Amino acid sequence: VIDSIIPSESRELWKKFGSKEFNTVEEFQASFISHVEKTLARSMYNCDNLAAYQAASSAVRDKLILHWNKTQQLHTAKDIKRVYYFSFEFLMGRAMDNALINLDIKDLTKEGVNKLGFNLEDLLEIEPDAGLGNGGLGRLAACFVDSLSTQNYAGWGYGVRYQYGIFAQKIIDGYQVETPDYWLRFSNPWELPRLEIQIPVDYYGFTQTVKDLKTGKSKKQWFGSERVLAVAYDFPVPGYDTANVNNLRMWSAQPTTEFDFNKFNQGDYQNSVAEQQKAESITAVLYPNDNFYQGKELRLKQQYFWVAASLHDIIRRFIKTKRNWSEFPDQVAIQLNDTHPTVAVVELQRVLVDIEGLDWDTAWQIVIKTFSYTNHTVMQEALEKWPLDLFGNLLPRHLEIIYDINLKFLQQVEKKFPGDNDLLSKVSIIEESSPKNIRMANLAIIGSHRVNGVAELHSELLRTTLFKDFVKVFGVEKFTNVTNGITPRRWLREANPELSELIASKLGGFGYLTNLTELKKLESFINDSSFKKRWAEIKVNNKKRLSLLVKNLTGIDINPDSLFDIQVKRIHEYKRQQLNIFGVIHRYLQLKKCKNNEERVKLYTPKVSIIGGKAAPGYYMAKTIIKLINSVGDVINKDPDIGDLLKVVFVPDYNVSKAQIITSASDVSEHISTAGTEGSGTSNMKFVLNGGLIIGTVDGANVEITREIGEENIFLFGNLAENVEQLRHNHKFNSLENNIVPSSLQEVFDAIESNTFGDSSEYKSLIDSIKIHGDYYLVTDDFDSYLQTQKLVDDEFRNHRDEWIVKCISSVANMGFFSSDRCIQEYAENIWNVEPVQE
Ligand code: IMP
Ligand code: B1N
Repeated sequence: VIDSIIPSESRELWKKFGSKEFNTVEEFQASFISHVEKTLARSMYNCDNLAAYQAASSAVRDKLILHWNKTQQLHTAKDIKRVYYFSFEFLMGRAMDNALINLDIKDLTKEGVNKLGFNLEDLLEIEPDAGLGNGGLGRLAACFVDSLSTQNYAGWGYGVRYQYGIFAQKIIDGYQVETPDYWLRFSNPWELPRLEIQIPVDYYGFTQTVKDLKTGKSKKQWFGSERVLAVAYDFPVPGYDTANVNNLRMWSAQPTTEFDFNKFNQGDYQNSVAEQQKAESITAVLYPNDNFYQGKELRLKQQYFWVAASLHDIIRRFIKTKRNWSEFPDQVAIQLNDTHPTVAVVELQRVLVDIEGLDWDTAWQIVIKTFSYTNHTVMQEALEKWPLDLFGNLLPRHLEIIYDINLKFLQQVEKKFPGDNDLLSKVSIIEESSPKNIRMANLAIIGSHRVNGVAELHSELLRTTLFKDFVKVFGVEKFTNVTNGITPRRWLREANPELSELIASKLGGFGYLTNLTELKKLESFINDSSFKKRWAEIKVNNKKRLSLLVKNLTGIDINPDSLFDIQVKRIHEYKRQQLNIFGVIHRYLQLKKCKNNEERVKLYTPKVSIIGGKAAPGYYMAKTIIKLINSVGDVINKDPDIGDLLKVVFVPDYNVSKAQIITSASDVSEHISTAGTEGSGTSNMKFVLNGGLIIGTVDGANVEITREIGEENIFLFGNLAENVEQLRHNHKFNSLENNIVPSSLQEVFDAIESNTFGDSSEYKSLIDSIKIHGDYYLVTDDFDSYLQTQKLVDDEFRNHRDEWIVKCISSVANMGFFSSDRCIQEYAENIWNVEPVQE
């Protein structure tokens, strides 16, 4: 089909001179030098590490592009259904090392740059992280595109090309200070600008009823009053051990070239240009909130911008196939990553009805079959609810369509449950508050054929609490679970080269990286003492690697023989870093009570508490927690009585590339959210896969990790989700009179309040939130259980080291389930109805 439209003579020439990818060290070097000389206009005399990094990545990118072209041609020729993952965040981290690993050219490249006078590891360090996300949700999207490519799905990501990713965190006098992350400073060799793909996106304006010239019927039409252009930037996503390279298409906002001639003629040229420049602000910056909704108009502008451009692109691709509209859902599956892209539901309905002229019901069936929605959190403050006026002003036609969707939906509900007004008000898209809000989760559920949570416990909570009214309306089958996963390519092969090689040496190669359940075979080495010895050595090596990083970042010396206890994730009250630091303070106070060093050494396991993560810039309580951690560290790390028995480190500017060093270096990591609050968590999976144990609550994916690795291999503590409501209720009515604070925690508060860690007034609100404002996150209820379990950890690590290592190995052996490949298969089979494509 494709070939026949090109004359055979031309075709021969295209083939003859078609680009060839490098496959040897020499071919790589030729490409490298060509990029130094022609792309960068430099030479061997002025090629520094930055230039060498840029040349090497350009060479690798060329290879990716050739694979990309072939893949896209294959998918077009096979004419298969594609899936599109709509995510407001893609927390990709660095691209180069990952590309070298997935293309299996790391050794070749290393040798290639070496002989030209460069060290590959130094070049890799130059690359800035693509930090286009906040935390777990954005990183999940990044793991998913890796798995889509690796498993040969035709799956694209669609996102926003923010010019400023998540801010860089500096710690100054113990406080978080945010600085802008201008990650595109040296240009980005891993993206392909598609400047010719320019899609107009409109805002504001008004709607009008017009007569359709073809049908003679009247219909609604939207006339926007502000226009920007969405320009495509493509990020090739290479699969591992396959030539398949998918696309991550990221949109960037540009002014239109349509000029405001009125202003121009009035001689207001400067203002006219300034006005146009505002367009670029739409994709300037990522909102730095994790698990928190902030109803800012610019954010809604970003969402509609991205969604309108992506749908336009998808629809254009569909129209090229000359199919009937009813076949759209057979060609296209769109996954809504949280509610952030939910306006897509309305936009598709608008395009089908207002522009393509389909009747409402036909269009709506197409919409529902196309979309599915993933919920990531049950936390109230994270749920998106757009003020109706704000929404209707920016997107007037979309608001009308939402009203119509809602009306028809509520009529159905009324038919099925006559007179149940309570139910109607709960499932309505419109929240009848003042001012009124649009509930995006309700819209996403109504506009999708499947809704999933991200871990079994979370999906069950969705069915029984947050979405229970919708279960009544739609039946329970619509609400499923897909437990999260992580890509073992980045999170084992790349993050932990030594361990992944040890495993490969036992399992007969790296096949386990694409079939992670093969790890099960490690169980047969549990009694192999030389294997265990090597295992332990690797852990110490990784701890040394982290110690170096810590020294460089903070100046603090830590001893790799100590127990490394790590909690790295966004700072949030529900994730309970405060519980962690209170536990550290408690330990310090006990150490200080010892008579002498002999007693201290006898009673306590040397330990390093490592905490890292960013707080949303406007989240006061999270910032207070950071300050407390740093102040506690300042006191403890300097205390001559303590020495190596306890060190406290706050790792500044936690990001994906640091995570790759940190995750392989834990003995134990903390996943201690209040039961029922963490959707899944994915760092828990990363730590265990890298041979660390977990101290955690019965929450999120911890539950399934326990099921897979066995409860003898995890340190669980604390109250269960089913008791949380009652406990919170108790706090409301007890508070001051009945002292709810256990003496162990009161001791900690007393130390803080007597200025042991500097001016205690800084921590007043943190302590008050627990003592007098109801302790919403149940720190008091879980504190003693936490301390006891930490004791167990100490004892096991110190006195039963061999069993500890056995626990680690046997855990890794049973982590196969948590590959994002398994997730993607579940989505593909149960939700998207797509299959892998191969030549
Ligand atoms: P798009 O779907 O228009 O974005 O095209 C994506 C890629 O698919 C293109 O860059 C081509 O490599 C490939 N492609 C699109 N249309 C055709 C076609 O008709 N024949 C072969 N390849 C195509
Ligand atoms: O999504 C991750 C889960 O592993 C985490 O448990 C969950 O907390 C996280 C609004 C969010 N849920 N909701 C968000 C992020 C940004 C934002 O603006 C909400 N992030 C999660 C992956 O499933």
